[in-house]
Amino acid sequence: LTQDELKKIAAYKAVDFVESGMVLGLGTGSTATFAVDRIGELLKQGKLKNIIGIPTSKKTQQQALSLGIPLSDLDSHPVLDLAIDGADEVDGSLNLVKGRGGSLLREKMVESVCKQFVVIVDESKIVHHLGSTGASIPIEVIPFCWKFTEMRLQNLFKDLGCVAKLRTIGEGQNEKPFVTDNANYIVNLYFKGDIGDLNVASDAILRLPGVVEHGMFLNMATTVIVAGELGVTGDGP
Ligand code: DER
Repeated sequence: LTQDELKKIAAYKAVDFVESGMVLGLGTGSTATFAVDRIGELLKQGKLKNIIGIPTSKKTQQQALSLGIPLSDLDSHPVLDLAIDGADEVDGSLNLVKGRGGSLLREKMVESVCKQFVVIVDESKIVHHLGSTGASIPIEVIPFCWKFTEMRLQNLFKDLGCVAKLRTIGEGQNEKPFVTDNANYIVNLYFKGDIGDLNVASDAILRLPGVVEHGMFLNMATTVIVAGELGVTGDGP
């Protein structure tokens, strides 16, 4: 099975959790895209009714609009029944790294007010400790003096050999900062080893005034559905 096929299997299984009448957080990324497609399909077939979607990015908003999924926002729906979203990393305590697609702020705003948060991943996302693979932990920062914030982030974890680097798009002359849906920048943190206590790291990061939010989703996921060569794991609805 290809990675995309595994993502689709996990996504479709997560949509089994959706019931008519729910207010849903619609995730962002290649795995969540399959789930949003599936919700649109079931609405079209009349198998799901009275769904309201709260998108976690402009990209997902566009996808949902094209599928005819009725949309609203957190101002109108401050509590959601269920969110379905992907993740970049999942540890054994269901802590997540998210945001390598750049949508972590709206994802965390939406997914922090859901009664159920179902995470959908292929098996490549499972890790022992967040950040231990050396892949990025994204941090959303305001553009004002971002280099100052980047340096302070790096200093927070200097004894862990952490490197902080602004996320850019384009090459050479055309290289410029990646800009989020919220007109902010992303600083990526790269760790060499175990971050240690995730809550301590989270608090330290959020105390920096130029930081808006980070991509560690701690103690938020209620269910993780993992699709692997041996099948799909994750408790059903
Ligand atoms: O950027 C994000 O938060 C995405 O949800 C990411 O965590 C997972 O994206 P993927 O499903 O394309 O791997």
